Amino acid sequence: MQKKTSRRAFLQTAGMTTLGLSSLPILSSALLGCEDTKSTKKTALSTASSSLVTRKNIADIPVDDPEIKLFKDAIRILKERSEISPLDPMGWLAQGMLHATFCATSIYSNQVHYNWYVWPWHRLYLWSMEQKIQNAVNEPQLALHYWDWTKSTVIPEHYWGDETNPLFNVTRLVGPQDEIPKDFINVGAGFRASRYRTFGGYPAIKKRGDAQLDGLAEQSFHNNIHNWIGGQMATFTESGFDPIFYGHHGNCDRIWDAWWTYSPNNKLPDEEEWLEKKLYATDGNGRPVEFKIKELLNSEDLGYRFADLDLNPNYCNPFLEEDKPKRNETKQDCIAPLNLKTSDTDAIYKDFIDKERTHVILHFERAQLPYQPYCARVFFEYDKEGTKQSKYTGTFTILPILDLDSVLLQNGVHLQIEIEKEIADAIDAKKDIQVIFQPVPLPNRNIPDELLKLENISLVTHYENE
Ligand SMILES: [Cu+2]
Repeated sequence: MQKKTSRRAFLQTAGMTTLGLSSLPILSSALLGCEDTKSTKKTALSTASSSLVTRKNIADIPVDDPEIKLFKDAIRILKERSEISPLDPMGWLAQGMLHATFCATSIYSNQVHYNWYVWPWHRLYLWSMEQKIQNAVNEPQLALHYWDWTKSTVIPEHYWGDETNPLFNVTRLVGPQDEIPKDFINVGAGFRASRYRTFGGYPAIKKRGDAQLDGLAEQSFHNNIHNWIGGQMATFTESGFDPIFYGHHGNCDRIWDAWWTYSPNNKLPDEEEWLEKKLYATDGNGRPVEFKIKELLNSEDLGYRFADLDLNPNYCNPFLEEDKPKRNETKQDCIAPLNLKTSDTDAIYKDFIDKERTHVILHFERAQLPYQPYCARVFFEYDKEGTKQSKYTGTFTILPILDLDSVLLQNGVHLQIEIEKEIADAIDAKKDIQVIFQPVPLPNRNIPDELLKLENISLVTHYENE
């Protein structure tokens, strides 16, 4: 894939044609219709001249700014639509259900998690929401926001208060003062993965029983934060009902852009199976729309750009030794020996040294997952000159999917991990390595009593059926 170069404005007639968006006549007339009323409407946004909106970090906008007020008005209107008619396709419930349809489904061809469709589909889902809020308040310049949690490690005050704030959600298990643990928001391990499959996920399964491999971004910061927030956000079925979803995913969408825009080695898939894949959502009027992934790659084609793609560098660089989570034994620790075949060991070390390939796949077969979200810090433990070494390799959250968890159980779970030189050396030296999953206590909930059970943990450079 080419890096993005064009800065085309969305909904210009020529753009619509070249993008093959002619299936969206309703959308364009709705927006053009808004033009008439816009001149009489005085909002903070009405000075903007382009049809391109800028998504900003919500924490950078004062809570009492007219832009935030308008955003809240729009969400309130969507919620009111659903109160009047729960099935209103332009309402809040229908929008949240759209996420459930593609994210909590047992129809494999619809599932957009645990595979390489996760980022393009969620981009489309955010677009769908942005169209609806623009439509709700007749303001085509109204943008969604992102919550850059690498800079604001608490949930911004915009999302708190009580039921009178449409951005508030009562089910969250964290509070306004709770800070996300540093290791939950490490985006660097993902940035350093040049293969899209490692960062963004492997091809979707074709039939029941195939192994699913989601990418590092989904398994780590995306899932970690969903689950850390808790309540509806920690479920696939209901996360679309918490307004913070749009802030969190706004940032994930931005990180996806940053990953391939600014790292010359990072390439998007060039397989037709990915580029030509049709993804579905609804437009601002609740009408069904379909986009091919190749039409979703330039955010400006979808009418938005990001204020910036700058993340807090602390979370983009490898953790300093003193910042890495420490190994603390818990009674729920899950420990299993790493099974290393000589061929794998050689390949991993050779890739590490010759190709500077620092990412590998940790595969555990016939794992038994608790049927609830499971967040763990993963350590490799081995002996070095008589001293036990505990090497941190990452923090992951596994979110169970309805129906599909049994597939995961059969075929195991794959984690994409980044290893450092000392671990590569230990692998090369054929040391006995123990893999430890140390569950992380989260605010207002206990570590699941039900333990993760692991069988046969192995390490591979890439998935065998690739
Ligand atoms: Cu998500």
